Amino acid sequence: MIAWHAAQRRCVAGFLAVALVSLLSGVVAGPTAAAAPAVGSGAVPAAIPGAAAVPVPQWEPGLRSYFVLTAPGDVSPAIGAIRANGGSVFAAYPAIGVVVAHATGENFASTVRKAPGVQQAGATRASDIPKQAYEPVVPPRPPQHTPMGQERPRWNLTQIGADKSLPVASGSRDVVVGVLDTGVDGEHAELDDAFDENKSASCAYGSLDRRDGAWRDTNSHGTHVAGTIAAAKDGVGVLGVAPGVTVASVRVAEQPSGLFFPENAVCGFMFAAQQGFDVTNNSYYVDPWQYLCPDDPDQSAILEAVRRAVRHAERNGVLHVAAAGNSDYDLANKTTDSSSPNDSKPTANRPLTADCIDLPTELPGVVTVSATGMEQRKASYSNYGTDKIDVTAPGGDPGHQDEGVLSTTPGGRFGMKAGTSMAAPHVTGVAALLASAHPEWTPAELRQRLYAQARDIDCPDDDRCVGDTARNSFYGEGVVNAAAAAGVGKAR
Ligand SMILES: [Ca+2]
Ligand SMILES: [Ca+2]
Ligand SMILES: [Ca+2]
Repeated sequence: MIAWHAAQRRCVAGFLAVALVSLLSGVVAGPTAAAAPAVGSGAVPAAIPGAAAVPVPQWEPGLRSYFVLTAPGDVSPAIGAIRANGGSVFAAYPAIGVVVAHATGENFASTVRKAPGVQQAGATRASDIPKQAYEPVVPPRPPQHTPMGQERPRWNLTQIGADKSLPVASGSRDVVVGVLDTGVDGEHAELDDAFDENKSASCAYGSLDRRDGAWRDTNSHGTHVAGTIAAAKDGVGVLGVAPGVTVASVRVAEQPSGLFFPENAVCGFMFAAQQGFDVTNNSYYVDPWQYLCPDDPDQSAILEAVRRAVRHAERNGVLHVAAAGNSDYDLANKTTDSSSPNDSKPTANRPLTADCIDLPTELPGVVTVSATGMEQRKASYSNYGTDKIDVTAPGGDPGHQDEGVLSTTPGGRFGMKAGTSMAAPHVTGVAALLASAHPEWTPAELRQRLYAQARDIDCPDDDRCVGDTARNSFYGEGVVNAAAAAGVGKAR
């Protein structure tokens, strides 16, 4: 039985009938589990004079989260300023000069911002830190059902030429794809072989949690994304674009909000760098601001922290692929935003300039993916924009039984979803095929080849589509090409 699943993030909401969301009821961690410093930060607390006297931070009502930025390499000015103003250090990334602080009080950011050696400080959220941040729950293991049904390349795989690549190329287990998302059900029979729990973690609440199962799916979104990348070529169920690669789950969405907060994303990108991932898939935008404007000091600190983490990962060999978003919006001509901040009361008609960007999809080097439907036209919901969209891929049209993207959902199940969330993992899969065939290529080389091999699509009869056949505002360089990535058919 195939059901349309309740969607969030960069799936299209509002058309789906059946929900199979895993509700959390798992194990409660020890109180200090989340207070441990995040990846790359092991030496930080000991390096601070008097650190031994600092008590283990405790959750309290009204606690807020902040980024405090310094020059990369030495975060001690930030840590000193945080503690001098009654805050605690929740995570620290000396390599990029980013510290995550928790504090109460109205004036924390404005005071810390003035401290010597502090470049920027800003609230990462417009809501309090949930108590779960200090007592993180490991999502439960879903009971597993045995996949059934004849496996065949569906329309989405055919559109990218994966019907031609799959018989000859599945990708290499040496290539690791990080799914930064709601978590992944790595025990799903379609994902079991590809999934590497030793490279998986949770970054919920902005702190690295490597406990067994912390990476499990808290929704169904991340498992669906993972299946599009690497569902097994085993004769049953569905097929991924690159079933032979390795998949790791980095859970960036936290509970109970389901949101992908900035400190969670920074943790995820730093983990991707540390673990040596080859590609990350990012089918989300960084909450709570749909677009971040640099003239606001809070949003500016978020912009810079996430920018540094993304760049750090790319410098460590990680290519990032991201969904363009589902608002049928022209990213090259932004006007207003009425959806942010989405963790409290959104501001109506907040004016936007061209400098206000969507994270991570609009950051330099990130492969930005729009969505097509079955007829290979821009899906109704897909964002677009001149010099914003890099490539396109199938995201599906909502509401019609056969026109979504069919993939895995937790517990050995399958479901249809539609959205740029579903388009991005097709691109990630093709990039993973390229990385499998050319392990020496840098992210820039992978991008260049991904774009050169893309199959051009003409603008439809729609004056919002600007550009020519080779590159335009709806499809970027064209639809990604798994056959070319696998060396099948026309070489470019
Ligand atoms: Ca299969
Ligand atoms: Ca881009
Ligand atoms: Ca092109």
